[in-house]
Formats: sequence, structure tokens, C-alpha cells
Amino acid sequence: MSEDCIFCKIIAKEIPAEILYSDERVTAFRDIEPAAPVHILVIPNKHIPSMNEVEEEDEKLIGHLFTVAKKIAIEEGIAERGYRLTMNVGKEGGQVVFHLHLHLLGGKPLRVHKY
Ligand code: DGP
Repeated sequence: MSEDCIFCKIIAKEIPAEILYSDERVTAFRDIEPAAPVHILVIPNKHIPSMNEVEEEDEKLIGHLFTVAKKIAIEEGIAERGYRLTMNVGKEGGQVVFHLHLHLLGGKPLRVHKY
């Protein structure tokens, strides 16, 4: 737990969020500023600031984020239609909250970004 981290506070239930899933390793909740009809964040319970701080010992945890996202996509009814999983890393990657998180986006045709 990091004292000044908003996502750690959501995990600790110190600030409210619409939590859809939680286990001993990850928590998933709806994004407060949805960019699509379905916009869910899947985060590790362990405070890892970004992908840059991921260690080899975290590989299973990172994999778990993806399998939980897949299960939620099925529950939200968007698995067959398709969805997007993205992770922003660092300032130029568009990361604003420095507690690693996977965005699950779907429920409408998503624009294909040309970088
Ligand atoms: P990123 O740019 O990848 O760091 O995305 C951060 C996302 O976190 C952004 O889509 C908005 C969301 N967010 C920020 N603060 C809160 C909050 O307090 N509650 C919830 N549910 N989402 C938040």
C-alpha cells in the first residue's frame, strides 16, 4: 500500500468505486471517466507504479490481470464482439495514475489508432 495512491485507497475501500471483481492478487472496478460503454480497470493489489517497475517475480501477477480482464469481458457481454486491453506506461504513454492498471474497453466499435 502506498499512502498517497488513489488506487491503493480503492483497494483498501477508503474511497468508493464500483468494484466488479477482487481476489487476493487483483481488483477490478469501473473507470470514473469512461471512454467507452464498458471501461474497467484491472489492477494488482500490490502497489507497482508502472510497467517499468515490474520484476520477473511479477510475471504471474501480470498474466492474472489479463485472465481476470477476459472473464470480466465475458460477464459484460463483450467478449464475442471484441474489446481492447491497453496499458499506458509513463507520461508519454499517457499514464496519469501511477499504480499499474490494465484498461478493458468495449461495448462500441473502437477507433483504430494510427501512431
Ligand atoms: P491512465 O491514463 O492509464 O493512468 O488511466 C487512469 C484512469 O483512471 C483514467 O481513465 C481515469 C481513472 N481514474 C482516476 N481516478 C479514479 C478514481 O478515483 N476512481 C476510478 N474509478 N477511476 C479513476
